[in-house]
Amino acid sequence: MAGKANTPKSTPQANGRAKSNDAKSNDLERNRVRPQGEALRTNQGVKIADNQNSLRAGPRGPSLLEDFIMREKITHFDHERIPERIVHARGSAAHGVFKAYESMREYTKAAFLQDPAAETPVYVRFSTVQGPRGSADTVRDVRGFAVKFYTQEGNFDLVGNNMPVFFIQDAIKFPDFVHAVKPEAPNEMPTGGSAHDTFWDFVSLVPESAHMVLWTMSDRAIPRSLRTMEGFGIHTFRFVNAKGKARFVKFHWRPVLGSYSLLWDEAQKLAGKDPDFHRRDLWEAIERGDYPEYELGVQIVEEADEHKFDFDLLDPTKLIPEELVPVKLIGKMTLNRNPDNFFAETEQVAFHPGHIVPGIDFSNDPLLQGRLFSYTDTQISRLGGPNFHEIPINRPISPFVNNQRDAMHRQAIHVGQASYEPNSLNDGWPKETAPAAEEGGFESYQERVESTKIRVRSESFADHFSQAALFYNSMSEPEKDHIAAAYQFELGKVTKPEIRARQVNEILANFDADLAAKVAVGLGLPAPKKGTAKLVGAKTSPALSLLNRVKPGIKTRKIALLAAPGSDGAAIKQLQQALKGEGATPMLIAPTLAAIDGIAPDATIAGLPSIMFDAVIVVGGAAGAKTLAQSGDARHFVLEAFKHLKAIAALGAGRDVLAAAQLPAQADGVAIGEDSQSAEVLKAFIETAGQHRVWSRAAQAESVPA
Ligand code: HDE
Repeated sequence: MAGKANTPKSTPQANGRAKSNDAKSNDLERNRVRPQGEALRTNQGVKIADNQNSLRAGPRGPSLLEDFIMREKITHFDHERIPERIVHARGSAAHGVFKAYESMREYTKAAFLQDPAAETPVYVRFSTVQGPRGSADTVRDVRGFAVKFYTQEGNFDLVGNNMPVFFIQDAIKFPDFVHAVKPEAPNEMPTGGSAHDTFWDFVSLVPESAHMVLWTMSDRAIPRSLRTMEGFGIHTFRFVNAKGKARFVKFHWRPVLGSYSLLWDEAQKLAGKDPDFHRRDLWEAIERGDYPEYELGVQIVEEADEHKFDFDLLDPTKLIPEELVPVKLIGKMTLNRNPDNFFAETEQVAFHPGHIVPGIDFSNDPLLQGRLFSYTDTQISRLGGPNFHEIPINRPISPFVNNQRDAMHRQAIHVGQASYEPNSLNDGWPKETAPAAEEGGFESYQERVESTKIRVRSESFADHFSQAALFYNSMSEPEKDHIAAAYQFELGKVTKPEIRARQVNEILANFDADLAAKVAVGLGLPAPKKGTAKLVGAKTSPALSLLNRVKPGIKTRKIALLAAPGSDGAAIKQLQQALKGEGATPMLIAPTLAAIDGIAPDATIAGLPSIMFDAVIVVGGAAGAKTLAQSGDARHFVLEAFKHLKAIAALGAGRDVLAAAQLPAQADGVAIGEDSQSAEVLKAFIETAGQHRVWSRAAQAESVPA
């Protein structure tokens, strides 16, 4: 038989995947299909003798319809795709565990928050919002941060974003907002971004979007990695304890490594050079055993304090400044296992803000209320019917027995006559459970509601600019500069002058005159008049600045060791060891993959340009440095790192490479030493790299081309 393929060989289990440490993993085990040692068969179980040739009438004759093997294979292939998510289509996910720090009994009866010794399995999906499944990771966009806790009492989904507020206040506006931000109808452009007419047309007409649009123009919209990104539940929820006492709660996720962002130039270049930049970073970190960790934080507000703020707790365009209500860290989530199969897990996972457990309840936030409808509805068309809860990744680890029956893709085989309640034929089973804490039946919080049925926005939702001002005022100077540049960039892409002017004069001018003026200059617009909006409440919240989220140290940072044949091999080994000792990931980067003093480079300069690293060391050794100094690519590598305010060290002859790139002889965050193995230079470098960026170099970097 011609063209027989080899039987696939089994691949060794990589680091992060070997772990099978949670109840969900055991649950998934039942559905894992492993090809090792298996014969190739049809879906009906028939062994296949030839997977290379279709059945035909003679070696050169027509194919035969009779070929049930080919028909089955092609038919299945024809239906391999399902609709992608209408928003948040591009995502990456990981398994992990959550552990509470202490019992939260005083505030909530939720079982998974009672016992600090208990581990709750989780599945977390991060996403962008605007682009399709195949779009780039590093676009300017909000990121989804959706966590499914598989608790003993059922699934709890915290379906949040990486920004604590949202664009609109009422669910009825969501389709309008999404239509405006998505690629435009006539030409399906742009992919993955908001720099286009329809988005800015909408948001310039909808002042309630001002605060969130400002967040998306900030560095929060271009995170350095998913591992260092904050998350927020956004809406106000409720915690309810066993005595039935309720309090308002806002949820936060805080990455243990701190939070960092890309620069816009990096983000744009990465979108082309590695559209999977975030996905790869997450995957590789977990495979390496550098498990991403996030602390769960809560802001708790007594019901009696509901009206003590300058804003409405039910308004999803507002955050509670941490300085008013501190964030209490109540547990930690560790992502410790990559998925086995992207489609089965990441694509089919179905989150829903309405998946809650006893001890957690909703508020009347009108955006949240609308979401409670949307998420089941969308899964019915995306996952092909109402049985999506039976897909392994969505199945609770608790039992889920009820009288719902049939429908597309039913997996369960229900035994017995009675599929109704009450019944006597099955002794009344399955039965309701009392809401008492030890019984665990879900009971909605009994909130008193007495009002007129009415379509109206509460007056308490009317202030759209105070918190935009609060956010802007809380930014450091570099963050403010980036925000102004982002508005200029985005509005610069808008083709209709009246839309640009409206955003500047009617939105920006209402919360910050300086920002409005700066953006106006960039757009060639006359200076805007001062806005008329009255600004109230806190003026600044230092916790909002990303620069206050830096955690020193270089743990998991990616550091390029730039070298070439002739570079100092002993120095390379010493650097690799020292950086690994600090928990960083050093990578040897060279013009080609030819070994340097017996050490194999990890990648070429072309394969992993400097935008993929957090910091760069140019290795010593005269011959290697000479090669690098003569290489345009190597010079570009260090120029870009300089431009992007990264820590740089040049050891021994390595400094000739900086000189060849015409970098200034003296600059902040550039450590230079005579000796190829200078411990002093390395120490200075590590300290600078631990700060993530050298902001004080910004002015010098401006004139450097890259
Ligand atoms: Fe979503 N959203 N959303 N959303 N959302 C979806 O559900 C929707 C909103 C968020 O990784 C969809 O399964 C409405 C706020 C995340 O799978 C859909 C409204 C926040 C994800 C949907 C909102 C989010 C989604 C699309 C206004 C932050 C991805 C596919 C009332 C708190 C979850 C799907 C994942 C996904 C509807 C507003 C976060 C269509 C109607 C606010 C992280 O159901």
